Amino acid sequence: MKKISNYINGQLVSPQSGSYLDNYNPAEGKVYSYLPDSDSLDVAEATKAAQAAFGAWSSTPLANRAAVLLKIADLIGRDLDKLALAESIDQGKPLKLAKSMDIPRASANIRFFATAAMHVSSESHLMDEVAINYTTRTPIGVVGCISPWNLPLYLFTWKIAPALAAGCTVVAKPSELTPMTAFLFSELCIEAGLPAGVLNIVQGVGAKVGQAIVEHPTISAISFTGGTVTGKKIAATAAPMFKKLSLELGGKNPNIIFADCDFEEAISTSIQSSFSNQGEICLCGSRILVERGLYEKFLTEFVKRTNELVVGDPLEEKSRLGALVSEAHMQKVLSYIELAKQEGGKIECGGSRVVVVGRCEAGYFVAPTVITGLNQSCRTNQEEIFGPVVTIMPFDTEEEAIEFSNATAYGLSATIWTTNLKRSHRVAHKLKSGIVWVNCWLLRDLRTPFGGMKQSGVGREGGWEAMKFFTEAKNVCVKI
Ligand code: TXE
Repeated sequence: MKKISNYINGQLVSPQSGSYLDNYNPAEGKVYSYLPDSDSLDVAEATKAAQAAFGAWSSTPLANRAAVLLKIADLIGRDLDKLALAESIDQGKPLKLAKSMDIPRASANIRFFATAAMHVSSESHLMDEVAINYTTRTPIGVVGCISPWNLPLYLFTWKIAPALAAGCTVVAKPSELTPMTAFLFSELCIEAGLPAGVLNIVQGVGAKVGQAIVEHPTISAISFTGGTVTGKKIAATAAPMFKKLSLELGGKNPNIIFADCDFEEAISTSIQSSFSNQGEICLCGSRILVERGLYEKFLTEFVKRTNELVVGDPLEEKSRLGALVSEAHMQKVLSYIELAKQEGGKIECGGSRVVVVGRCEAGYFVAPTVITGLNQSCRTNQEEIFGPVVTIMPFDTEEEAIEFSNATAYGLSATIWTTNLKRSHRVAHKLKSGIVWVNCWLLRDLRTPFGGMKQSGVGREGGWEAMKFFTEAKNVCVKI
């Protein structure tokens, strides 16, 4: 079975410990490859390489930096099928989703930031004919990028692209649950001629490799996407070291359906926003709030369409839901369904593990599940489940919809379905979330800031915000 490598100082290398971890194919519930069980020694080597490469990389002309990044973006496009298959096998998502979303977006992430870096402006301010102030932004140095398992190459490139484009050098760690596409990506970096040490990828578990990155004194900034619990641990380590932090954490996103919505649009998009990637997207709308006059009609049609979704072999064209990423995560999701029952919820459909006959019968599959009869303050409606599980509840007034929506510790995204223009703006401005979609979902211009409020995160990624995060500003004031 394949043993993947770390990517340090331009080379594919084994972990210094010589030990490896099992890498599972969640659709089959079996080990299919091994990843390095790296530790702080590997992180030290990677950081040394990144530091050695920083001078040359940060002074490389922008167009030259962009050229090698654009080459990597092209190679991702060339190897789309291979990368999509690797992503589907590693994470359990349907192959067609990896082909249509994850991998094309990974290429787009790199292409976007490679070109953005060449068009960034900075500010100057003339002070009453007395002095002129100008601001420079320079790359901060060696940075750490730690990414999660739900959109492996998509979120991995979403972090490292702005860092590299800004002139930083990077020590990156993908999730130990989905290491494969990051490994294949490192091969493409070598093929594209990315200079040694500019990007270093250290595979392994968070408590060892991730922690070592966060606490390494040479690493000046940490960009993290993952769970809120882990985000707290990282902040506790990084804050006393005065490191810059970008934390993209969880969500418990409301999907508000007003009675005057375009019903077909609202229902079909809500199926997507509920169950895409098995509900393993931080932006999924897991709490559906429906205006009472529409509630019964919406619930009946939503349950009907949920029951029509095919849970199956991720490699088969007809499958809309694949496997959850690990046995532990499947058990976590199933435990929340049990909790919902204890809290008085009614399981309208789904609610259990699915056995997929054939090669996947040992895989980690859960039926798309709809739960009603709960109030907004119960744990099922307060905590991130991160699986194919949504709750649906009615509301009577616009004020109640807003109150329910804002009634969790999270504030990542929200969706509003209404044909009333004034109401869409009015409600959007009262929702405590970093992203609000009106009559759409997961549509976004990469130039916009991305991130959540409250416990959904700190800082913003995307667009110039992401470039700014990886640079430090200096203001020079010259008397004239
Ligand atoms: O993420 P973790 P997990 C949520 C979702 C999920 C929960 C836990 O609710 O159920 O988080 O998922 C690395 N220092 N999201 O456990 O642990 C780890 O190796 C440094 C939402 O898989 O947060 C991995 O690379 N790094 C989220 C990364 O952190 C550490 C997407 C994320 O792992 C570390 C994923 C440490 N001490 C999960 N411990 C989103 N917002 O999309 C772990 N890591």
